[in-house]
Amino acid sequence: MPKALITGITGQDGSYLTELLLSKGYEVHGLVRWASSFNRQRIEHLYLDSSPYKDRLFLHYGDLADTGRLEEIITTIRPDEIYNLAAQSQVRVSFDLPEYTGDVTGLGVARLLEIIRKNIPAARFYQASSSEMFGASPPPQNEDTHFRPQSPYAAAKVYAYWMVRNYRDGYNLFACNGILFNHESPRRGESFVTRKITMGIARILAGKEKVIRLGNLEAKRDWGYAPEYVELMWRMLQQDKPADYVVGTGENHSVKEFLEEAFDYIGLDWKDHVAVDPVYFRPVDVNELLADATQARTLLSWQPRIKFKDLVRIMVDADLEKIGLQSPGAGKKVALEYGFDWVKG
Ligand code: NAP
Ligand code: G4F
Repeated sequence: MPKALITGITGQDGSYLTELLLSKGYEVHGLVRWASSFNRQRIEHLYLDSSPYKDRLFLHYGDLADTGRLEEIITTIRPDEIYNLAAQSQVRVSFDLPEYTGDVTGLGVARLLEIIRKNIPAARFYQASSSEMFGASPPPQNEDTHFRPQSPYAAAKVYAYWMVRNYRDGYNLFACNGILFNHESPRRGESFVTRKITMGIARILAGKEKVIRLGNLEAKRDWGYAPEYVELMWRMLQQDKPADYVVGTGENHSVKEFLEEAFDYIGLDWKDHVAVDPVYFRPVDVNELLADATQARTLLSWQPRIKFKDLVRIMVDADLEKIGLQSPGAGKKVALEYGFDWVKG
């Protein structure tokens, strides 16, 4: 039975990847941060007594800032594959916490690579790199595009990216960078713009809120569906050789277009329900990201199935249902047609 360690298992991607690996027969270990409030909602269904997977899922307290504990966990488990999804992943927050972001999102990767090099050099390593690294480089962006990071978060990810390249070239580790463009889902963190909008819509319809306060509406992102992207993380580690891959849909839209699509879906005009609040502006923002994922398409045989309109509808339906309202249902229908698990989002 292959063994995987997932850092960031409690996050959006960690939860979907855990489901995928358990369904493939892996023993899955997850690094969990200690928190005074419950932070395991996204994976709770997998370890309850009712879960068919509960005997193959193991959680370990740890932190990417704590080298000793990381070493203890890794040398005890000796995983075949390590997926590093943990990060301080909020770009806006990284401007407030530049040092912490550098420590966790950047140096955390150096810690993991050193532990692997010294103890389990045959293990395969996935690093959650980000399209934010391209920053000010004009679109479309692919594996050859220069990095021009526009935030402490992106700078930390660039450092981590190069550490992966270094350990691959210098020590022959099987280490890959998945350069993923924005990917969303009903499990997306509530402070990211897509989820903030779809939850805001649900609250407005439930009469709990009147407006959604947002920042830059002009920025364009290449938004895909997270459950599809975690499959690629796994595929990258199953190749004969390690490499870096850009992953995205090849289609981008502005925040304004996301608002239009989401509010149209429920028959309201977004302009009546959105206020621009400078508090959400960033000192510098990334204007436009658009993936050229030719390499992933050809080498990993991948095509995104869920595109923008369906993604928006899936997220709106899910948030309406979570708040106890009837959803229009078109998004839910698409998700089910493609075999995605609706009940758990
Ligand atoms: P997420 O939902 O924010 O999850 C981040 C995870 O990291 C959470 O499990 C969090 O734990 C954990 N974490 C944070 N600080 C930690 C620390 N010091 N030690 C250990 N764990 C820590 O992020 P995501 O959307 O799933 O993204 C997964 C990874 O892909 C991240 O590295 C992100 O930067 C990267 N990425 C994401 C996207 C995207 O569009 N989603 C695109 C490109 C790259 P808590 O639950 O306790 O907070
Ligand atoms: O949803 P966002 O916060 O995502 P962002 O900054 O693109 O970062 C996400 O994707 C990256 C991949 O490219 C990941 F690496 C990263 O971890 C994270 O998952 O913001 C998207 C856009 C930005 O231009 C932002 O300025 O939406 C704009 N925006 C406008 N109003 C807002 C808001 N973003 C947030 N979070 N909140 C707002 O109120």
